[in-house]
Amino acid sequence: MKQPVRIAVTGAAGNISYSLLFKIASGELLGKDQPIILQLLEVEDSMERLKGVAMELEDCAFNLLHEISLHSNPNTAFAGAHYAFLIGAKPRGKGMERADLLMANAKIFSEQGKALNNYANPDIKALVVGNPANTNCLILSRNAPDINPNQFSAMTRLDHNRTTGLLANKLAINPEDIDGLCVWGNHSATMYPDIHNAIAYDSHDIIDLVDYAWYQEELIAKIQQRGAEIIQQRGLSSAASAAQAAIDQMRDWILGSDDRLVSMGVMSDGSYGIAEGIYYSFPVVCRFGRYEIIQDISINNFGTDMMKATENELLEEKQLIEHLLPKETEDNYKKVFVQDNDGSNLENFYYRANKI
Ligand code: NAX
Repeated sequence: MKQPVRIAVTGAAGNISYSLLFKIASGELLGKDQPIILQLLEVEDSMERLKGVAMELEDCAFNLLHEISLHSNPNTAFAGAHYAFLIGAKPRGKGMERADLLMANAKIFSEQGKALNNYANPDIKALVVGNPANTNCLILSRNAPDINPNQFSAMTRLDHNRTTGLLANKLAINPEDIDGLCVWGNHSATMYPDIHNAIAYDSHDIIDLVDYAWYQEELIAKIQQRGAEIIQQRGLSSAASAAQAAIDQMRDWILGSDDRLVSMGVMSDGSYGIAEGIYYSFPVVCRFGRYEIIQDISINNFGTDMMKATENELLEEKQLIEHLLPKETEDNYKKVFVQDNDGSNLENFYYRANKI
């Protein structure tokens, strides 16, 4: 039997976690032979609710679930963690401006970044789900200067899965027969679902199979507004689909995406002319526990404008919280090239200069 791995989950008594935790414990993330320890974090007021969730996990008698610990302190919740799902965030209250929301979350993710830096396993992979996910991810990473920014990622897989699902439905084919689509930018209404390079059955260009006006005028807006539409229909925000996307993004990152192209919010290295220093959703392929931004996607004028608009939104978000970020900047990092295990691809990595 393998050694158990430690998985930290924040917002563990919330809706998404109520689906996610059971998937993790049943082996959907790391396979049926990987025992796990769950380290669950909640705010003080939700600890009783969290105990109820832990009791239910126990009642499932999952073979792989070796231990569950409950925390209201991020330092202990992240201690020794190999993987972290950061789901807990401050929701947007009535009359709350975007800047107020960013500020409230900056406080949470600054504290949690420091805790990850000081107590998590140095090889941690952390996925930020709580909104505004991309900028929360930036705050987290900047507060964890000893951890490579490539070990943090913001969740845009739900948007990727939504695009795949809606396209598959339109074309009446299986989602697994679609590859090559991606979602660019921010997990917000400015995101850009791009199907220009998508193919069906390894050979057919999807852009030729659908009506271009339907794609531009209907599909893009539908994906951008899908979260709001679900709230309208269900009275609650997406939870099970978000949990599935969190599993998909983290599993592919850890175990590989089988050469399939997936979307991940990752630290921009300047690819496609996107400003460095923001977490932007790019098309990636995952191998050997790492992601690689795919470079040869062709972009038309429409795409360039869409990508710029969502980049600008992220830069504005960054500007709003910039004064709260530690002064640690890229100058403290040295860009180094690291070769993939198979010796083929060169990737950009930032490491703190004093760690090299
Ligand atoms: P819930 O409100 O059901 O649960 C959130 C939980 O987080 C609550 O139990 C709360 O007590 C806890 N929490 C708040 N602050 C915390 C802190 N500082 N430390 C630990 N726990 C804390 O929300 P849920 O539906 O689970 O959604 C969670 C987050 O995911 C929200 O920010 C939501 O906007 C975001 N989403 C992100 C998506 C994405 O694709 N990136 C899609 C789904 C979802 O909308």
